[in-house]
Amino acid sequence: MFNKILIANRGEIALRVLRACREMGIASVAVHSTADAEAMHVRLADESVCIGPPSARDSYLNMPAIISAALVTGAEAIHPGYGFLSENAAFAEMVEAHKLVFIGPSPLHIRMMGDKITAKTTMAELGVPLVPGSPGELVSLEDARDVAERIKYPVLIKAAAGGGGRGMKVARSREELDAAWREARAEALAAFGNNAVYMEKYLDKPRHIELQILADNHGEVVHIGERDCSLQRRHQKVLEEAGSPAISPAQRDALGQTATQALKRFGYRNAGTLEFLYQDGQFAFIEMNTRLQVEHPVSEMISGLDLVREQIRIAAGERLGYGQSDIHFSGHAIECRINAEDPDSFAPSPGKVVMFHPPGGLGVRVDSALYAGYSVPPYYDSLIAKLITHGRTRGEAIARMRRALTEFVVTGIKTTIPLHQKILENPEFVAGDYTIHWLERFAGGK
Ligand code: MV4
Repeated sequence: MFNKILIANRGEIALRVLRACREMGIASVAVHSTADAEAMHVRLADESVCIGPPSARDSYLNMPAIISAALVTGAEAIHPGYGFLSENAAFAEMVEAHKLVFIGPSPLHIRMMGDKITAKTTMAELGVPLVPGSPGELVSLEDARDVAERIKYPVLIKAAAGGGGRGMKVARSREELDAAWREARAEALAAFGNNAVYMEKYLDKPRHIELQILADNHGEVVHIGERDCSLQRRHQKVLEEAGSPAISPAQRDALGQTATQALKRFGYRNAGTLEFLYQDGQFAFIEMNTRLQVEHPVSEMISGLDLVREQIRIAAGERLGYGQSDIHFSGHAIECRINAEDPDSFAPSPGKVVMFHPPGGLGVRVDSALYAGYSVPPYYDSLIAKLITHGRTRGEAIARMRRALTEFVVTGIKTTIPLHQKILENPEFVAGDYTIHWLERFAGGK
């Protein structure tokens, strides 16, 4: 096992990794920008290194500075958290080139899944169901027309380098295809420096359901159940739950078996998530995330597993030591992402936190790096806390979430707590009756 790990991140996820390290008897090194000198992850780490000015490009994305920090402190491994360098294959390669361990999958697997076309063709070969679409890249407008005639309108053109919805255009008819093709390619080029696009049948009312995977270096692959992440606004997740209110244990088992077999043959290691759209009783793979995700706590709550601890053990070469039949799901978990934002306009609301009183009690978990007197800097993501509740049933998890949201006090900045209170009172949400479009209508998309 490692003696010391560098955490290449900030905020609540840096604390999350730090906590796993401390429980495992592993020393931690925090890195921080000059804007984060007073941040909680710096205070709680065993050591810290300042890696640059506030701008993420010059600090949390500064690969040489982070590698140097690991080398000078004698860290043996680097945990990237989520965002920043977590899905950067070149960074994972650089880490390995310096005889350090990247706590995540191999650079090859990161690179392959980063290209959405390669991800889809790979998963299709491994027997994972896809949305009907082009077999690979669309090579011309004529090619796009042919595929669209075959799979029928409406269709969606997506960027190969995409994700997060950028460079994505719907065409509802042949007349709309020309514009969709040109706009998708232009947007993809501007956003990613790569104009490769592909086509899928447009699903009009899907749910976004993703499956959590763990894989060790010895061929064991297990799934930790699904998360329903359909409640998003502008491609930002707002509330997630495990399991999905829409699928049965038998569907979970079947999807899990397909996915774990595929990743075993792929030779994948560490944590990963397969993203699916679910509509009319069918799952269709769209993308894979090769990192630990923001919403991993809901999977932890229903499985009892510490996913960060498992990531570290896997990276150190240990065996999982259990199989699928040893994983048991219990109850239901919900996560509310609380952002420093105006709950109506969603405008960022950085600034000084005056009061901070997180809720507690049975079945309540708060992952946050906030404290009273802390100033939320304007340079980074607006996530300030994840409030997670667990109950024996979904109803119990909802009741605890409502109660916990009422207790939660954050003053000095605006937060999205009132938005979550509104969602938790809505009869359609309570019935589990929602798709990826539900929140845009509920909270306003623009
Ligand atoms: C889709 C889709 C409908 N049909 N693909 C948006 C981001 C990207 N990761 C996948 N996205 C979508 N792909 C087909 N074939 C609708 C979306 C989509 C979406 C997906 C998940 C969660 C929220 C969403 C909001 C709008 C569109």
